[in-house]
Amino acid sequence: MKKKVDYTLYLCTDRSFMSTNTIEESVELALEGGCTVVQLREKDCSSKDFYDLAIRVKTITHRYDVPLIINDRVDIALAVNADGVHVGQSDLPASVVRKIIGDDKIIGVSASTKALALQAVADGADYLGVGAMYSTNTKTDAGVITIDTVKEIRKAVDIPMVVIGGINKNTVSNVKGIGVDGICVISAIVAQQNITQAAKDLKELFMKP
Ligand code: TZP
Ligand code: MG
Repeated sequence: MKKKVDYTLYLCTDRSFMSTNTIEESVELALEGGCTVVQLREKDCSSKDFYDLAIRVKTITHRYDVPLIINDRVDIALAVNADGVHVGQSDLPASVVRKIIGDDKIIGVSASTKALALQAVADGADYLGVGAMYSTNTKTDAGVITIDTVKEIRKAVDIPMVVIGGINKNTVSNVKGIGVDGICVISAIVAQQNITQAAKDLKELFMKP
């Protein structure tokens, strides 16, 4: 059975932007600040290193009872018994991922249009990552979408959705009140000197009425 997930503050890792020496440290500090989901996102990592890291990170997320999602790599997710997988539009289709990982795991899909969002739902996605909301140094090739597109997607689908891309203390207020379930953040958490405080502040800013 899939547990209900709290998507409020969804942390994505990126080793090239973090202020700590290790991803484990970043993740633990962010969890201490109230992150509710962790996605391990490794772009240049051997399978062995990704696997070993995922095992170590899972022991941390498990302690906080927070789901661990693996970016792209269905094999790694299965190997470490992670809670789910996040796929983009150039990765395996969610329908295929579902066949591989079964019904009990979470599948997240990146969707930047209503059509892609509807396709993701049809393919069995559990949640959507919608963006990029703002241009960001973390992913320079990410196309920026508008708040109206987010609202359009919100109207079209009823699965949880998080917004991603350039979400920080200054932009978070723009994505409130538009029906999104949470914010997905990399640099405004992991690149900060005080990761725990950054996570706390963002969560509070997103949640306060
Ligand atoms: N997908 C769209 S934008 C982005 C990803 C992975 C990067 C988000 O990083 P940041 O630092 O929170 O802007
Ligand atoms: Mg991907």
